[in-house]
Amino acid sequence: MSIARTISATAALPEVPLTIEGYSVLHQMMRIRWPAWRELPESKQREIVDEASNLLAAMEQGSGGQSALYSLLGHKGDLMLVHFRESFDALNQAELELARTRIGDYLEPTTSYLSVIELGLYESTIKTYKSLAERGIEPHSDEWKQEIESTLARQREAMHSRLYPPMPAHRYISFYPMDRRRGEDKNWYTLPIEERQRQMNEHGLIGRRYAGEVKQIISGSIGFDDWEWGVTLFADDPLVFKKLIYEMRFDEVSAVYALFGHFYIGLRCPASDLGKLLSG
Ligand code: 76R
Repeated sequence: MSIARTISATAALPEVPLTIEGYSVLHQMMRIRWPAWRELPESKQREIVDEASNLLAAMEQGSGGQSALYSLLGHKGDLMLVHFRESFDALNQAELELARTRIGDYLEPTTSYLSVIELGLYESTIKTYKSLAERGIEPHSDEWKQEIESTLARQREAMHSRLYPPMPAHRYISFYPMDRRRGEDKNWYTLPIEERQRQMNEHGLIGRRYAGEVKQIISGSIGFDDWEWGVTLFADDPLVFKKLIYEMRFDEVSAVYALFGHFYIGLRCPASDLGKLLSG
């Protein structure tokens, strides 16, 4: 193939990386209405805790996606619930079920975050786009769409356990939403796809060094919530969050293109400990 043909095939690569999606995710941050809670007689508190911890215990074990409760540090809320579910409908059900229990009267949402677990496939996207271009298959033609769909289907199968993970059991959680910069000067979305792939590859190499210490779940929220991604990190030592995120700040894709929302740090509270959390 001539060089000119290769260049024009490359120049025609579509810009959007392929993604595969798994569980729908809802983070719910809540404040406890302590004054109202304290007014309740102990026996009433116990009934309410039993009802809530039964529901939460069932959600922790869910076969179609699990939930977990965290006690939040600081003023941004007292509790954070994280729900993984197979659809938005199932998330909606989880949210309603909780709201309908009596403990719902003592919880006030402070914020929430809706997203879906996402794996960005920069590497296989570029391979697939290039091979289709070399075969002269027009982007977005029926044949192209079919080939893309079969790449996606293969990846969904290979990555199934990462798209539908069990809730990690670690003691600490760090959640924050983020964007890629779309400034006048530095704009992630105007970089050529191959440059974005190079930077994401470097990002992944740094991340992988922390593989044994931190579990990361990236969820996409473009079109669903106020930021573009949710980052949920799980670890047994909270210092690991600081070290990993600090190290990533020096990586090009974070140093130049990452913008962050609020950070929420919590401690896992199993359903069986809910009574301790609320009543000491
Ligand atoms: O998932 C993979 O292993 C493939 C490589 C990979 C992708 C595609 C990866 C690896 N991430 C990917 C995508 Mn990540 N990640 C963050 C943050 O604090 C910051 O500076 C940024 C917040 C952390 C801490 C982190 C950790 N990652 C993404 C995306 C989507 C961007 C896109 O598609 O354009 C975002 C926003 C993002 C942000 N990343 C890893 C980690 C870690 C620890 C890894 C290695 C995981 C492992 O291999 O086990």
